[in-house]
Amino acid sequence: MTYPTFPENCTSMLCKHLTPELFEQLKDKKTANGFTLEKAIKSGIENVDSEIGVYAGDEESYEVFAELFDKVIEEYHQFSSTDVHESNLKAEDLNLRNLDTSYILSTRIRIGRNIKDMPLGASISKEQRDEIEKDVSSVLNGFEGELAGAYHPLLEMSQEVQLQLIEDHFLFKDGDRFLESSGLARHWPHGRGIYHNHDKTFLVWLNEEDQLRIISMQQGGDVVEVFSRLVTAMKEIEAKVPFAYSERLGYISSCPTNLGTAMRASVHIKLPNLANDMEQFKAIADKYYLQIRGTDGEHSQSKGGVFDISNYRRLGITEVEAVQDMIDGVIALVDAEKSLEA
Ligand code: ADP
Ligand code: DAR
Repeated sequence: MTYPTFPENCTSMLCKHLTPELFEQLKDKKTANGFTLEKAIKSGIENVDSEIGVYAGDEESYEVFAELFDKVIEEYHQFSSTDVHESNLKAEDLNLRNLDTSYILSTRIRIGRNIKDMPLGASISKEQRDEIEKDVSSVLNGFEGELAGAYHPLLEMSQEVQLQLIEDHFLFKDGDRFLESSGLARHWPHGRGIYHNHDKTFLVWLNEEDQLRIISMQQGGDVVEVFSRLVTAMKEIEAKVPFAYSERLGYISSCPTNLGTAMRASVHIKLPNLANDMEQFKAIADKYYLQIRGTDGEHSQSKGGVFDISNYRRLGITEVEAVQDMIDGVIALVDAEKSLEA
């Protein structure tokens, strides 16, 4: 492989940090699973509009290609190579302050998880992925009480049901070009599916970007209830399914943006006045480490002044701090919206 030619307007962290010198240093390295630099950066080369541009193929990728991944991790999470990741799952430590939930349409908190001692999605075999689907769905189908529900493989799902679940914000989309370039969508839709309880307030995606995405969500702004349900589910699953975890990087994920807590706490919030003042909107988002997404999630546009607002950082902060980032940021956004209303 020769050094990739990045377009002049490339703004991804890959373009920024993969210098010709670093490329020469890493290009012939590979992990025990055979994952190479070429595979790690393929998505960022094929999608020049990538924000990040690199994916790991296994936990070892973060060590073998540390000189590249650590630069991305430090810039994205403001997390240095000497920092240590810590966890806090105590809902009572959340401070709602004067959060006005009247602007919040719905609340969703998700975590990513991958199976210990298994390759990540970009380099896993079909057999291994099918084994994960079989084993994890069997654990989930045994849940009782509020978490009780059923697993639905994509292979057995009608197009109509699949599209409705996507439209209702419960299921991941098909055909994500970043996942396709990275190898994360190989053998699609085999091994992929969604578990959800009867009320669709607890859901688990299997084998999309990460091997599990564990989700708690509901209408309205009861952040504490959503967080508490997620923590209960996380502990019940982890009691039966071992997750990939490292002292330095926390929970291991395919994309370096999802390391650590791998938690994205989001609200769908209607801010029609701020929508017309994106400069102020983005200034507040930057100040409170917020990520602004559209109404249909990543790479989508806002519709009707409804935005998906979430914490940006996921590593080097605890789960409580990730949710607190979102709460504090939403309070600031609502204050600004009220000022513009006046
Ligand atoms: P992630 O990768 O964190 O799962 P995405 O941006 O891919 O998130 O969004 C996945 C789905 O979840 C999308 O349909 C999105 O609209 C939906 N979603 C995200 N946050 C919320 C929320 N607070 N309320 C309702 N739906 C949400
Ligand atoms: N689309 C890839 C990943 C960015 C972070 N989002 C994830 N992991 N879903 C990019 O480099 O833009």
